[in-house]
Amino acid sequence: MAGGQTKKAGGEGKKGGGETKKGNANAGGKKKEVKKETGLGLSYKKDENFGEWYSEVVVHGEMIEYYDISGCYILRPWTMSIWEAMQEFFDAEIKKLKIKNCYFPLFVSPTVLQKEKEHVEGFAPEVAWVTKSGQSDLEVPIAIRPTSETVMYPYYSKWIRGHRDLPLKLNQWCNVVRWEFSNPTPFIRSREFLWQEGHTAFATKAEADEEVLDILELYRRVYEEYLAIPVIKGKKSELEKFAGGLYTTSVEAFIPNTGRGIQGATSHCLGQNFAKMFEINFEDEKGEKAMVWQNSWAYSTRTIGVMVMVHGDDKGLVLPPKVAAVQVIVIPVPFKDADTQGIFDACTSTVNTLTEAGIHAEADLRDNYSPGWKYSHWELKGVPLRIEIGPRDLANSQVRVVRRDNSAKVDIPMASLVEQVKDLLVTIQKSLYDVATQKRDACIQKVTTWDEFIEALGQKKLILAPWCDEEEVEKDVKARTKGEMGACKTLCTPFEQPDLPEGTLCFASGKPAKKWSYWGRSY
Ligand code: 87F
Repeated sequence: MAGGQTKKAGGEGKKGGGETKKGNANAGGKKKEVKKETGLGLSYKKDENFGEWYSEVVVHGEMIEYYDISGCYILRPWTMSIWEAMQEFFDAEIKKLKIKNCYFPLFVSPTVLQKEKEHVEGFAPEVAWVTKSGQSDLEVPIAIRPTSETVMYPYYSKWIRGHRDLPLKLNQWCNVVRWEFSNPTPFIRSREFLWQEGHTAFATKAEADEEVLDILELYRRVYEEYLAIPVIKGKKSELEKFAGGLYTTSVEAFIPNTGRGIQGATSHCLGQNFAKMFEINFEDEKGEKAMVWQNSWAYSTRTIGVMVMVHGDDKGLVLPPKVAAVQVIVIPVPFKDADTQGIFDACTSTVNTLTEAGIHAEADLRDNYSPGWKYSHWELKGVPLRIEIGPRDLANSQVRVVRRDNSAKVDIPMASLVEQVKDLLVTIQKSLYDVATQKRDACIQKVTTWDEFIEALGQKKLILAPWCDEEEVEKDVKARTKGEMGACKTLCTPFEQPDLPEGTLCFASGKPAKKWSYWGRSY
């Protein structure tokens, strides 16, 4: 299973290397103990053992530290800066849509949680409960939010009275807890994760419908413009939608190495189901009692796991420039009797120049690591550009620039540094997206028959197939493809539909096909 938690907390995840020491000249010209380049590399290859590679890369890249509670992970600063970059974008965009931030409590009373029985029922095993304070049992156990519908909607009922109270559009950035039992994986399936959850209420269905797509478009942009990951926008099947809602839209990504689809974010139209349950009514313009139409939508830290899986390579993480905390790492390359101080000064002034231009640049001036060790270290952490400054560069008023994504090297005159570095960062961002799209597209297989479907599934493809859109048929496909790799299901019905000629039959049932849908194994 991909990305399985094969490692125990504590002890593992420490970077190798740095133990062997040898003499070397430092900036001040004194002999210093310098750690030799050993063991920084990853022990697993992405194409050979994807699951182990993933666990290793998130730990050695300093994004994650394993924790002593299974399924819980420490998000280190390298992770949080990526989360914050996406958050900054998304938060500003939803504010343009007049959505306001709020914060509701983490704890849910059992009566409220069970109010919406039908939708909670299926999820009940995943709800975590607080049953004690100190040694005493609580009189009434308290649930920890797995999502906040039941937390928030009683107050929507209280706050919404008349049509002038609508729309009510709230969002919160918070953590949620879902006590998963299957195969925990950092970012992808953890028992606690960070997300934003938006919950909105409208007077009309038309307004709700429009917002569902506005938000979905923002999710597409988070993936494609920030994380450089292509996604497919579409609608979930009846079987795969959020059962409490009317319909679910999503952005779906694909991991070529495992041949699995992954739901990137969801934007639901809840219809009036929750409004009925929680009595969220209002007096409309005619003075008549009406029920609100609601949406809810979320994306989580799972996005970061998808980014690692899609872009990472055998040297480690590969961060898209738009989310990288450090976009350019500047490394001095002193040599024997060369002007070491001059080189270090050039590094500092290079960082200053880039920083003033709004580029996230840092110099690694540590004198106890060799340049080679530093190269590996920052490659492992996925920094998009490396600048090396040695004696020759100093003499020629230039720097050497190396791209993380394709190892391309170019010498840049100091005079055009800012301009060229900016261009390169844009080029890398685009190239990551293009390469990821090529790889994803190479995995898409259009099929029309069951035999083609089974063959494509065996080849880890993302399958596009004509479907009759019947729930029983999807259940049947799931049952027929069940194996140790997990069953195949619909990922979505893409909004962008290929031509469906009259008389096209469903690949699974042989009945008339109604639409093209994506099928695959998934996370
Ligand atoms: C786990 C335990 C209890 C998912 C759960 O997608 C309840 C749930 O309702 C649960 N896991 N869900 C569905 C969440 C639906 C919806 N909530 C707001 C979203 C977007 C944000």
